[in-house]
Amino acid sequence: MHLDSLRLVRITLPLVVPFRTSHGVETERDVLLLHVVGDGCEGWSECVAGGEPSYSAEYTEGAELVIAEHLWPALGRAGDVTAAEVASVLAAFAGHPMAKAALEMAILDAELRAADTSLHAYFGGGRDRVPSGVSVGIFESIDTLLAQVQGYVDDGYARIKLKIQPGWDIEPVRQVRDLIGPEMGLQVDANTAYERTDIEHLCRLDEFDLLLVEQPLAHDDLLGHAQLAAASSTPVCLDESIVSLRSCDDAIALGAAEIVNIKPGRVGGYLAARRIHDLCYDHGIPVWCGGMLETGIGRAANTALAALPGFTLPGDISASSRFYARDIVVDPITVTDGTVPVADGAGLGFELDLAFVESITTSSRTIDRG
Ligand code: NPG
Repeated sequence: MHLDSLRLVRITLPLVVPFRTSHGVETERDVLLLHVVGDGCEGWSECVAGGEPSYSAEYTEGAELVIAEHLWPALGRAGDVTAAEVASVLAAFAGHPMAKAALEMAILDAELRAADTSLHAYFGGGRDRVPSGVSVGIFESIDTLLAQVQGYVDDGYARIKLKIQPGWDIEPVRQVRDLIGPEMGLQVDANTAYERTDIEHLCRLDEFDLLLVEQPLAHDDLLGHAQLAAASSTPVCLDESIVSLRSCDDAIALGAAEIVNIKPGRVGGYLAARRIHDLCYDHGIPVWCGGMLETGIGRAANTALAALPGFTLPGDISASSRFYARDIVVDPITVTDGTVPVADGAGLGFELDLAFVESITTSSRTIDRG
Protein backbone atom coordinates (compact mmCIF):
# COMPACT_ATOMS: atom_id res chain seq x y z
CA MET A 1 0.00 0.00 0.00
CA HIS A 2 1.21 3.48 -0.86
CA LEU A 3 0.49 5.51 2.28
CA ASP A 4 -0.88 9.00 1.70
CA SER A 5 -2.09 10.26 5.07
CA LEU A 6 -2.77 9.34 8.65
CA ARG A 7 -5.45 10.98 10.79
CA LEU A 8 -5.06 10.71 14.56
CA VAL A 9 -8.39 11.14 16.31
CA ARG A 10 -8.83 11.26 20.09
CA ILE A 11 -12.25 10.46 21.54
CA THR A 12 -13.57 10.23 25.08
CA LEU A 13 -15.96 7.43 25.94
CA PRO A 14 -17.45 7.25 29.45
CA LEU A 15 -17.73 3.81 31.08
CA VAL A 16 -21.20 2.73 32.24
CA VAL A 17 -19.72 1.79 35.63
CA PRO A 18 -16.27 2.58 37.06
CA PHE A 19 -13.80 -0.29 36.48
CA ARG A 20 -11.43 -0.90 39.42
CA THR A 21 -8.39 -3.18 39.14
CA SER A 22 -5.31 -3.56 41.33
CA HIS A 23 -3.88 -0.58 39.34
CA GLY A 24 -6.69 1.89 40.12
CA VAL A 25 -10.10 3.02 38.85
CA GLU A 26 -11.13 3.95 35.31
CA THR A 27 -14.29 5.97 34.68
CA GLU A 28 -13.81 6.85 31.03
CA ARG A 29 -11.54 5.92 28.14
CA ASP A 30 -9.38 8.37 26.25
CA VAL A 31 -9.05 6.44 22.98
CA LEU A 32 -6.74 7.11 20.06
CA LEU A 33 -8.21 6.15 16.68
CA LEU A 34 -6.13 5.91 13.50
CA HIS A 35 -7.43 6.51 9.99
CA VAL A 36 -5.03 5.58 7.21
CA VAL A 37 -5.60 6.56 3.58
CA GLY A 38 -3.62 5.42 0.56
CA ASP A 39 -3.96 3.84 -2.89
CA GLY A 40 -7.61 4.86 -2.97
CA CYS A 41 -8.39 2.76 0.13
CA GLU A 42 -8.75 3.53 3.80
CA GLY A 43 -8.58 1.71 7.10
CA TRP A 44 -9.32 2.44 10.73
CA SER A 45 -7.92 1.11 13.97
CA GLU A 46 -7.81 1.91 17.66
CA CYS A 47 -4.81 2.00 19.95
CA VAL A 48 -5.49 0.06 23.16
CA ALA A 49 -3.10 2.09 25.33
CA GLY A 50 -4.86 3.41 28.44
CA GLY A 51 -5.00 6.99 29.65
CA GLU A 52 -2.22 6.35 32.18
CA PRO A 53 0.92 4.18 32.09
CA SER A 54 -0.29 1.70 34.73
CA TYR A 55 -1.07 -1.60 33.00
CA SER A 56 2.05 -1.06 30.87
CA ALA A 57 4.43 1.77 30.08
CA GLU A 58 2.30 2.89 27.13
CA TYR A 59 -0.47 5.50 27.42
CA THR A 60 -2.65 7.36 24.96
CA GLU A 61 -0.76 10.65 24.84
CA GLY A 62 2.60 8.91 24.49
CA ALA A 63 1.26 6.57 21.80
CA GLU A 64 -0.03 9.51 19.75
CA LEU A 65 3.31 11.25 20.03
CA VAL A 66 5.47 8.26 19.10
CA ILE A 67 3.23 7.47 16.14
CA ALA A 68 3.28 11.05 14.86
CA GLU A 69 6.97 11.76 15.45
CA HIS A 70 8.64 8.41 14.81
CA LEU A 71 6.59 5.45 13.60
CA TRP A 72 4.51 7.03 10.83
CA PRO A 73 7.49 8.93 9.33
CA ALA A 74 9.47 5.65 9.29
CA LEU A 75 6.66 3.90 7.39
CA GLY A 76 6.61 6.82 4.93
CA ARG A 77 10.36 6.47 4.34
CA ALA A 78 10.00 2.73 3.75
CA GLY A 79 8.05 3.26 0.51
CA ASP A 80 5.02 1.09 -0.17
CA VAL A 81 4.34 -1.16 2.84
CA THR A 82 2.01 -4.07 3.46
CA ALA A 83 0.53 -4.81 6.88
CA ALA A 84 2.80 -7.84 7.06
CA GLU A 85 5.87 -5.59 6.68
CA VAL A 86 4.91 -3.00 9.32
CA ALA A 87 6.44 -4.86 12.28
CA SER A 88 9.83 -5.29 10.61
CA VAL A 89 9.96 -1.64 9.47
CA LEU A 90 9.12 -0.49 13.00
CA ALA A 91 11.46 -2.98 14.72
CA ALA A 92 14.12 -0.24 14.70
CA PHE A 93 12.16 1.47 17.49
CA ALA A 94 12.28 0.02 21.00
CA GLY A 95 9.02 -0.86 22.75
CA HIS A 96 5.65 0.81 21.99
CA PRO A 97 3.88 -2.42 20.91
CA MET A 98 0.41 -0.88 21.24
CA ALA A 99 1.30 2.09 19.03
CA LYS A 100 2.90 -0.25 16.48
CA ALA A 101 -0.09 -2.61 16.62
CA ALA A 102 -2.47 0.28 15.89
CA LEU A 103 -0.58 1.21 12.71
CA GLU A 104 -0.43 -2.40 11.51
CA MET A 105 -4.13 -2.78 12.29
CA ALA A 106 -5.21 0.28 10.28
CA ILE A 107 -3.16 -0.81 7.27
CA LEU A 108 -4.52 -4.36 7.59
CA ASP A 109 -8.08 -3.00 7.70
CA ALA A 110 -7.41 -0.96 4.54
CA GLU A 111 -5.82 -3.91 2.69
CA LEU A 112 -8.58 -6.33 3.60
CA ARG A 113 -11.32 -3.84 2.66
CA ALA A 114 -9.60 -3.24 -0.69
CA ALA A 115 -9.57 -7.02 -1.28
CA ASP A 116 -13.19 -7.27 -0.05
CA THR A 117 -12.22 -9.92 2.46
CA SER A 118 -12.52 -10.20 6.24
CA LEU A 119 -9.93 -10.68 8.98
CA HIS A 120 -11.87 -13.83 9.87
CA ALA A 121 -11.29 -15.26 6.37
CA TYR A 122 -7.66 -14.01 6.36
CA PHE A 123 -7.07 -16.00 9.55
CA GLY A 124 -8.52 -19.09 7.88
CA GLY A 125 -12.15 -18.94 8.94
CA GLY A 126 -13.21 -21.30 11.68
CA ARG A 127 -16.02 -20.82 14.15
CA ASP A 128 -18.64 -18.17 13.49
CA ARG A 129 -19.39 -17.63 17.20
CA VAL A 130 -17.00 -17.63 20.16
CA PRO A 131 -17.67 -17.95 23.89
CA SER A 132 -17.86 -14.69 25.79
CA GLY A 133 -16.52 -14.05 29.28
CA VAL A 134 -16.90 -10.95 31.40
CA SER A 135 -14.31 -9.25 33.59
CA VAL A 136 -15.58 -7.97 36.95
CA GLY A 137 -13.72 -5.25 38.85
CA ILE A 138 -12.98 -4.75 42.53
CA PHE A 139 -15.75 -3.26 44.70
CA GLU A 140 -16.17 -1.63 48.10
CA SER A 141 -18.13 -4.60 49.43
CA ILE A 142 -18.68 -8.25 48.63
CA ASP A 143 -22.45 -7.65 48.47
CA THR A 144 -22.00 -5.14 45.65
CA LEU A 145 -19.70 -7.61 43.87
CA LEU A 146 -22.27 -10.40 44.19
CA ALA A 147 -25.02 -8.16 42.78
CA GLN A 148 -22.83 -7.31 39.78
CA VAL A 149 -21.90 -10.94 39.19
CA GLN A 150 -25.54 -12.01 39.38
CA GLY A 151 -26.37 -9.41 36.71
CA TYR A 152 -23.69 -10.86 34.40
CA VAL A 153 -24.89 -14.42 35.04
CA ASP A 154 -28.38 -13.24 34.06
CA ASP A 155 -26.88 -11.69 30.90
CA GLY A 156 -25.76 -15.21 29.96
CA TYR A 157 -21.96 -14.88 30.03
CA ALA A 158 -20.04 -18.14 29.62
CA ARG A 159 -17.61 -17.36 32.45
CA ILE A 160 -16.74 -14.82 35.09
CA LYS A 161 -13.31 -13.29 35.68
CA LEU A 162 -12.75 -11.55 39.01
CA LYS A 163 -10.09 -8.94 39.58
CA ILE A 164 -8.19 -9.74 42.78
CA GLN A 165 -5.50 -8.08 44.91
CA PRO A 166 -4.10 -8.69 48.41
CA GLY A 167 -7.02 -8.25 50.81
CA TRP A 168 -9.59 -8.90 48.06
CA ASP A 169 -9.14 -12.51 47.05
CA ILE A 170 -10.09 -15.65 49.04
CA GLU A 171 -13.38 -14.40 50.51
CA PRO A 172 -14.81 -12.68 47.39
CA VAL A 173 -13.85 -15.72 45.30
CA ARG A 174 -15.45 -18.10 47.80
CA GLN A 175 -18.71 -16.17 47.82
CA VAL A 176 -18.85 -15.78 44.05
CA ARG A 177 -18.22 -19.51 43.63
CA ASP A 178 -21.08 -20.19 46.08
CA LEU A 179 -23.32 -17.80 44.14
CA ILE A 180 -22.69 -19.13 40.62
CA GLY A 181 -22.37 -22.81 41.56
CA PRO A 182 -19.67 -25.36 40.75
CA GLU A 183 -20.32 -25.66 37.00
CA MET A 184 -19.79 -22.12 35.75
CA GLY A 185 -16.31 -21.10 34.60
CA LEU A 186 -14.59 -18.81 37.10
CA GLN A 187 -11.09 -17.32 36.94
CA VAL A 188 -9.14 -14.56 38.67
CA ASP A 189 -6.78 -11.82 37.48
CA ALA A 190 -4.30 -10.11 39.82
CA ASN A 191 -2.56 -7.79 37.32
CA THR A 192 0.84 -8.39 39.04
CA ALA A 193 -0.38 -7.46 42.55
CA TYR A 194 1.36 -10.32 44.47
CA GLU A 195 4.92 -11.31 45.43
CA ARG A 196 6.71 -14.66 45.41
CA THR A 197 6.25 -14.72 49.17
CA ASP A 198 2.48 -14.96 48.53
CA ILE A 199 2.71 -18.33 46.74
CA GLU A 200 1.40 -20.27 49.72
CA HIS A 201 -1.48 -17.80 50.08
CA LEU A 202 -2.32 -18.04 46.36
CA CYS A 203 -2.52 -21.84 46.69
CA ARG A 204 -5.56 -21.28 48.90
CA LEU A 205 -7.43 -20.45 45.68
CA ASP A 206 -7.11 -24.11 44.65
CA GLU A 207 -10.25 -25.10 46.57
CA PHE A 208 -12.46 -23.02 44.23
CA ASP A 209 -11.81 -25.03 41.07
CA LEU A 210 -10.80 -21.99 39.02
CA LEU A 211 -10.09 -22.13 35.29
CA LEU A 212 -6.91 -20.18 35.95
CA VAL A 213 -5.10 -17.54 37.99
CA GLU A 214 -3.87 -14.76 35.72
CA GLN A 215 -0.63 -12.84 36.18
CA PRO A 216 -0.36 -12.84 39.97
CA LEU A 217 3.34 -11.80 39.98
CA ALA A 218 5.43 -9.11 38.29
CA HIS A 219 5.64 -9.10 34.51
CA ASP A 220 9.33 -10.03 34.57
CA ASP A 221 8.99 -12.79 37.20
CA LEU A 222 8.84 -15.90 35.03
CA LEU A 223 10.63 -17.98 37.64
CA GLY A 224 8.14 -16.98 40.35
CA HIS A 225 5.24 -17.95 38.08
CA ALA A 226 6.94 -21.30 37.41
CA GLN A 227 7.26 -21.84 41.17
CA LEU A 228 3.58 -21.04 41.66
CA ALA A 229 2.61 -23.35 38.78
CA ALA A 230 4.55 -26.19 40.48
CA ALA A 231 2.94 -25.52 43.87
CA SER A 232 -0.67 -24.86 42.86
CA SER A 233 -3.29 -27.02 41.17
CA THR A 234 -4.89 -23.89 39.63
CA PRO A 235 -3.41 -23.34 36.14
CA VAL A 236 -1.17 -20.28 35.96
CA CYS A 237 -1.97 -17.96 33.04
CA LEU A 238 0.31 -15.16 31.88
CA ASP A 239 -0.80 -11.80 30.48
CA GLU A 240 1.61 -8.89 31.14
CA SER A 241 4.65 -11.24 30.87
CA ILE A 242 3.86 -12.23 27.28
CA VAL A 243 5.16 -9.39 25.14
CA SER A 244 6.56 -11.33 22.16
CA LEU A 245 6.83 -14.75 20.58
CA ARG A 246 10.15 -15.25 22.36
CA SER A 247 8.85 -14.33 25.81
CA CYS A 248 6.00 -16.77 25.26
CA ASP A 249 8.35 -19.52 24.15
CA ASP A 250 10.55 -18.91 27.22
CA ALA A 251 7.57 -18.89 29.60
CA ILE A 252 6.34 -22.22 28.22
CA ALA A 253 9.82 -23.76 28.42
CA LEU A 254 10.17 -22.64 32.06
CA GLY A 255 6.76 -24.01 33.05
CA ALA A 256 5.59 -20.47 33.90
CA ALA A 257 2.67 -20.40 31.46
CA GLU A 258 0.14 -23.23 31.61
CA ILE A 259 -2.34 -20.97 29.78
CA VAL A 260 -1.73 -17.76 27.81
CA ASN A 261 -3.87 -14.63 27.51
CA ILE A 262 -3.28 -13.14 24.04
CA LYS A 263 -3.82 -9.40 23.62
CA PRO A 264 -2.82 -8.14 20.18
CA GLY A 265 -1.90 -4.66 21.42
CA ARG A 266 0.44 -6.04 24.09
CA VAL A 267 2.39 -8.14 21.57
CA GLY A 268 2.64 -5.60 18.74
CA GLY A 269 -0.33 -6.54 16.57
CA TYR A 270 -2.75 -9.14 15.28
CA LEU A 271 -0.11 -10.84 13.11
CA ALA A 272 2.21 -11.41 16.11
CA ALA A 273 -0.83 -12.49 18.12
CA ARG A 274 -1.57 -15.11 15.50
CA ARG A 275 2.00 -16.43 15.65
CA ILE A 276 1.80 -16.67 19.44
CA HIS A 277 -1.45 -18.61 19.06
CA ASP A 278 0.31 -21.00 16.64
CA LEU A 279 3.23 -21.49 19.04
CA CYS A 280 0.92 -22.23 21.96
CA TYR A 281 -1.19 -24.53 19.81
CA ASP A 282 1.92 -26.55 18.86
CA HIS A 283 2.82 -26.85 22.56
CA GLY A 284 -0.70 -27.80 23.65
CA ILE A 285 -1.00 -24.60 25.71
CA PRO A 286 -4.60 -23.28 25.72
CA VAL A 287 -5.02 -19.59 24.90
CA TRP A 288 -7.81 -17.05 25.22
CA CYS A 289 -8.31 -13.55 23.93
CA GLY A 290 -7.84 -10.78 26.49
CA GLY A 291 -9.69 -7.48 26.42
CA MET A 292 -8.53 -3.91 26.90
CA LEU A 293 -11.88 -2.17 27.03
CA GLU A 294 -11.81 -1.89 23.26
CA THR A 295 -14.46 -0.08 21.28
CA GLY A 296 -16.33 -1.97 18.56
CA ILE A 297 -13.25 -1.64 16.33
CA GLY A 298 -10.95 -3.71 18.52
CA ARG A 299 -13.70 -6.05 19.66
CA ALA A 300 -14.54 -6.95 16.04
CA ALA A 301 -10.91 -7.84 15.33
CA ASN A 302 -10.68 -9.77 18.60
CA THR A 303 -13.59 -12.02 17.60
CA ALA A 304 -11.74 -12.96 14.39
CA LEU A 305 -8.60 -13.82 16.37
CA ALA A 306 -10.59 -15.79 18.94
CA ALA A 307 -12.09 -17.95 16.17
CA LEU A 308 -8.68 -19.68 15.75
CA PRO A 309 -8.68 -23.26 17.06
CA GLY A 310 -6.29 -22.78 20.00
CA PHE A 311 -8.64 -20.30 21.68
CA THR A 312 -10.32 -22.98 23.75
CA LEU A 313 -11.25 -20.76 26.72
CA PRO A 314 -13.83 -17.93 26.70
CA GLY A 315 -12.26 -14.54 25.93
CA ASP A 316 -12.74 -11.16 27.58
CA ILE A 317 -15.00 -10.31 24.65
CA SER A 318 -18.06 -9.08 26.47
CA ALA A 319 -20.98 -7.13 25.03
CA SER A 320 -20.32 -3.52 24.12
CA SER A 321 -22.96 -2.53 26.71
CA ARG A 322 -20.78 -4.04 29.49
CA PHE A 323 -18.60 -0.92 29.24
CA TYR A 324 -20.29 1.60 26.93
CA ALA A 325 -23.76 3.16 26.73
CA ARG A 326 -23.08 3.88 23.06
CA ASP A 327 -20.32 2.36 20.93
CA ILE A 328 -18.61 3.98 17.95
CA VAL A 329 -19.66 1.20 15.57
CA VAL A 330 -23.02 0.80 13.86
CA ASP A 331 -23.54 -2.78 15.04
CA PRO A 332 -22.15 -3.13 18.58
CA ILE A 333 -21.34 -6.61 19.83
CA THR A 334 -24.05 -8.42 21.84
CA VAL A 335 -24.01 -11.70 23.78
CA THR A 336 -26.45 -14.52 23.06
CA ASP A 337 -26.32 -17.86 24.88
CA GLY A 338 -22.87 -16.99 26.22
CA THR A 339 -21.39 -16.36 22.77
CA VAL A 340 -20.64 -13.43 20.50
CA PRO A 341 -20.68 -13.50 16.68
CA VAL A 342 -17.36 -13.44 14.84
CA ALA A 343 -17.20 -10.28 12.71
CA ASP A 344 -17.07 -11.26 9.05
CA GLY A 345 -17.53 -7.99 7.18
CA ALA A 346 -14.72 -6.72 4.95
CA GLY A 347 -11.63 -5.48 6.77
CA LEU A 348 -11.65 -5.95 10.52
CA GLY A 349 -15.40 -6.37 10.23
CA PHE A 350 -16.89 -3.20 11.78
CA GLU A 351 -18.74 -0.24 10.35
CA LEU A 352 -17.91 3.03 12.06
CA ASP A 353 -20.59 5.43 13.27
CA LEU A 354 -18.74 8.45 11.92
CA ALA A 355 -21.24 11.04 13.12
CA PHE A 356 -20.94 9.74 16.67
CA VAL A 357 -17.13 9.61 16.47
CA GLU A 358 -17.17 13.24 15.38
CA SER A 359 -19.44 14.25 18.25
CA ILE A 360 -17.07 12.80 20.88
CA THR A 361 -13.79 13.84 19.23
CA THR A 362 -11.56 15.85 21.54
CA SER A 363 -8.73 16.39 19.04
CA SER A 364 -7.89 15.42 15.48
CA ARG A 365 -4.92 16.01 13.23
CA THR A 366 -3.87 14.71 9.85
CA ILE A 367 -0.26 13.98 8.94
CA ASP A 368 0.73 13.48 5.34
CA ARG A 369 3.23 10.91 4.23
CA GLY A 370 5.99 13.43 4.89
O1 NPG B 1 -13.45 -6.89 28.67
O2 NPG B 1 -12.02 -5.52 27.80
C1 NPG B 1 -12.48 -6.15 28.76
C2 NPG B 1 -11.79 -6.00 30.08
C3 NPG B 1 -10.94 -7.16 30.40
O3 NPG B 1 -10.10 -7.08 32.60
C4 NPG B 1 -9.93 -6.82 31.44
N1 NPG B 1 -8.83 -6.20 31.00
O4 NPG B 1 -5.91 -6.64 32.93
O5 NPG B 1 -6.81 -7.84 31.41
C5 NPG B 1 -6.77 -6.81 32.07
C6 NPG B 1 -7.79 -5.73 31.85
C7 NPG B 1 -7.24 -4.47 31.22
C8 NPG B 1 -8.09 -3.47 30.88
C9 NPG B 1 -5.91 -4.32 30.94
C10 NPG B 1 -7.62 -2.31 30.26
C11 NPG B 1 -5.46 -3.17 30.33
C12 NPG B 1 -6.30 -2.17 30.00
